[in-house]
Amino acid sequence: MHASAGLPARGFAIALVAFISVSLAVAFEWNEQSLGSLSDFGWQPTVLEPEMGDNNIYASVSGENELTDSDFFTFLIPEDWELISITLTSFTDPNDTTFIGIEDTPVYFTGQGNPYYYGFTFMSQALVGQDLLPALGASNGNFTPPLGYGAYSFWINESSTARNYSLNLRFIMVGDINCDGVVDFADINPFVDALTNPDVYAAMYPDCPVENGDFDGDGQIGFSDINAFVDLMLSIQVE
Ligand SMILES: [Ca+2]
Ligand SMILES: [Ca+2]
Ligand SMILES: [Ca+2]
Ligand SMILES: [Ca+2]
Repeated sequence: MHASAGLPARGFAIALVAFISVSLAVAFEWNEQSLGSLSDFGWQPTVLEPEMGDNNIYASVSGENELTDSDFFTFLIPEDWELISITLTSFTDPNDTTFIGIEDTPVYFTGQGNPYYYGFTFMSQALVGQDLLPALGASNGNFTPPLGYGAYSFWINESSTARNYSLNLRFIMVGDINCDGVVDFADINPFVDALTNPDVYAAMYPDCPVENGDFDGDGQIGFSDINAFVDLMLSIQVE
């Protein structure tokens, strides 16, 4: 069974999940080597489309004259989704840091005096493997993670030599156990599967983030998550 170009991707994905139990979520994987450098312009950032779970950027920046390259990108966090982490997964310069800024607008206005200066921090080798989101939020006291619904833009800026960096952005939707983008009664059976047949659940929804059903934050969907899940199901308005 193969996807045909004419089918709406979303509907096709849902159909496939139903029939062959495979999650087709395609996260953004922006690799500059194949897709080109992220935009150099804050007023026209590269638009990324988050998918549930892990999304990745593999990129480089430089402040060297003829190689000047800064990176602007933006994305919309859909309603009821959360961005729970921005992990620096690699950074090649052992001796220097690189600026990363965030604004809560779809375009990025550079300059510290503007009212949209939402947060910033600096990437370094010492921070590889760490989540940058808490520092981005704490810098100007504007937020504590996770980030919720809305448009956000980012600026990676370097005034010195070229370096590579990569980021992992993890998006979740609490209660969406089958990762179809909706929290409803269709999530009950997958939740029961996750409890009683975790291998089956993992095979059915390999890209569905555990945080969607891990209400107590112990790293797995378990019996200690039942009460919170039931409360969530009971809160759903039946039309
Ligand atoms: Ca770049
Ligand atoms: Ca660029
Ligand atoms: Ca769901
Ligand atoms: Ca749990």
